[in-house]
Amino acid sequence: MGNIDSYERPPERFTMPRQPIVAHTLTNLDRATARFRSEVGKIALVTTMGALHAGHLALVRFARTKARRVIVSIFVNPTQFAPQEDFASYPRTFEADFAALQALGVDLVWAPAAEVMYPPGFATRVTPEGPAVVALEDKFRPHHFGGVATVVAKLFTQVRPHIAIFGEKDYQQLKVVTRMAADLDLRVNVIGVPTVREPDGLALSSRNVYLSGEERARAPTLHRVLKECAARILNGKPIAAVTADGAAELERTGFVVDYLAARHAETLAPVTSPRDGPIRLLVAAKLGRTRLIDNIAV
Ligand code: PAJ
Repeated sequence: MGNIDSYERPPERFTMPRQPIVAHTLTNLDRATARFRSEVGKIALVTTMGALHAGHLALVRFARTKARRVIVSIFVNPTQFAPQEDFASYPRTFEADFAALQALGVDLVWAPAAEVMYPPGFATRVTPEGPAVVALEDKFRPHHFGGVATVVAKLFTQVRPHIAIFGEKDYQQLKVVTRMAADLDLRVNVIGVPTVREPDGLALSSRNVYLSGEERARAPTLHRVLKECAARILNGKPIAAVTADGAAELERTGFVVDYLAARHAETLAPVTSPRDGPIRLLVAAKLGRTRLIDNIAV
């Protein structure tokens, strides 16, 4: 009998990970999370807009090491895009995303429709301040962090995770969400994970697919210039001169620079010298029609 049993049910290491539950409605989400909450151990949430790449998957892997249950949300959030931005053309690849999440043993995929997230009559918005109003992304995308904070506050409330994993790739977003979760008593521990990069240094992004072959070849300059700027600041060069030189080099490479700035790594306030505290260098620049962002610690 034992033989027949082991023949029919292969050893654990040969079995595929179980299918994640997919919830599209709050009722189904609640059903699954109620069960997870009744268990011992933490629930982690990784929020995404889909089009998953190795950067997103690094967050999921990290979540797996910190929590018993891992929930990934996939929602392309209309309220964080301005009218002229790429909401309509943003890549949507649910089948491939689902397969990747299944392979990593994710427990639940939360994929609400726009009408579930924003039903008719929806009229409330979270307006973050502090790190959301420091003249970086907020200067060029004025309504962006309002949209991000609103949807992330809703996702935290819907899922009620113990921890939430965000990428340092979107460094200002990480600071805004961390502040928002604390200020609104959402009882979520927000944890940042380092940026995953291509071998040539380009930060992985769902928007990299927009780059032409020729733009893709120039794109790694963004990270190289950040590293050069960090090294020069550490060598005692004046910060204003370093960031001005870095921006000029990017413009020579064909970028249109929105900002290249040295900021306090926690508050994102401007800094003039390493004595002002830990420094983060942040950059946003357009290459053709594609807007890229990146940042590194000094
Ligand atoms: P999205 O751009 O899909 O990113 C989802 C998460 O993946 C974010 O925490 C982001 O910082 C992280 N991420 C993206 N590229 C990364 C990389 N190369 N390395 C490490 N982490 C990376 O950010 C959003 O979606 C949205 O604003 C969202 C928070 C989901 C709210 O709508």
